Amino acid sequence: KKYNVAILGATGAVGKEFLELIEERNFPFAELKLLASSRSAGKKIDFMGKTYTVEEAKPESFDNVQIALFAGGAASKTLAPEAVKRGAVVIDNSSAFRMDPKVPLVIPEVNPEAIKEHQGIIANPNCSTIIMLMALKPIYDKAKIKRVVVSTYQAVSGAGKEAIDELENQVVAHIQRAPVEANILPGASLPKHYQIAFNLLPQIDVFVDGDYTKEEMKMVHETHKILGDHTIGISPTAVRVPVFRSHSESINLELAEPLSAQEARELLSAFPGVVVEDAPADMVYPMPLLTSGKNDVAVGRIREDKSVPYGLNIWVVGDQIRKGAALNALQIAEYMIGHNLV
Ligand code: 11C
Repeated sequence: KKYNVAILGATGAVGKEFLELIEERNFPFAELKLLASSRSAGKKIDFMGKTYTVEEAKPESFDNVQIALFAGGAASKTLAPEAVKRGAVVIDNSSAFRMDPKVPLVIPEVNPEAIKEHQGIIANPNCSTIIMLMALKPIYDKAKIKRVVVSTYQAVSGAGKEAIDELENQVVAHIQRAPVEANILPGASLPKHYQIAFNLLPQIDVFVDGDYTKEEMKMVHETHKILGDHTIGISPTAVRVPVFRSHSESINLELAEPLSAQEARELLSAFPGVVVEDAPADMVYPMPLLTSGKNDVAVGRIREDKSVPYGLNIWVVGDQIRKGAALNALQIAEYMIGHNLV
């Protein structure tokens, strides 16, 4: 069976990744509609031997669509309910519906059972949450997790195409001894901007509760919802780094039960979508240049932390546009197809 598919945000980084993955995974589509804001409408996209014209997304765009893949952005909030009204299932990459109790928040390897409860919209978690939980789930199932201290090293592509251009332009300006301009990061709509080239920015998104950022609090709230466990203490620091693609995370865990580094390696190796790259003697560990364009989340630097009872340190790296966004959403769609849920 084949499905009529619409991609909202088809011209952005996540939209492009949707197209690549649809081809790569042989996703069973019949009709394909590429939708975007009026700014991008009219653009032509060549895909699998056909030229598509990007259409402006409107409520009627979802007539006769069965699967709507939303790349993320402000349009989700108004258009997702319109698509559902017209009979589509929406897999939404924005943060608009993630904490809505009626909306499942899903990583297919972690909590696929939640998909069955959907009422039309299924939310894709934030990229930093997905990459962290791919590594935490097998450890959590075996030894429970009491506390997580996580520091992220997030690539500029997480902040969009303009942020990628900004890093590149700043590097070139630096080499040419020209003035370095900063107009986008830490966030285009923020009152101040700082250089990202040769720098680190300890702010992703706006500050919210208790001087944590919104990105940090997403990691807390989304983890509690996905694991269905609000008792886990989570203390995040999210940092933007001058890397183009793939988010990295240094994660310190306090477990409820003992788990050796070797047991953790075995559990992680057996978990679908995770690869263990951990051979210190050979200098083997995950790095963002190596995971970019790949589907698996890589885990390395697995060490027992003797400073607390049942402590464990891990280093996790994943392509946030693939597993952190487009791939995860497409896997949700594939699960639904496989289980006759669409
Ligand atoms: C970043 N994690 O790297 C963000 C981008 O809630 O889906 C994705 C924001 C989200 O800046």
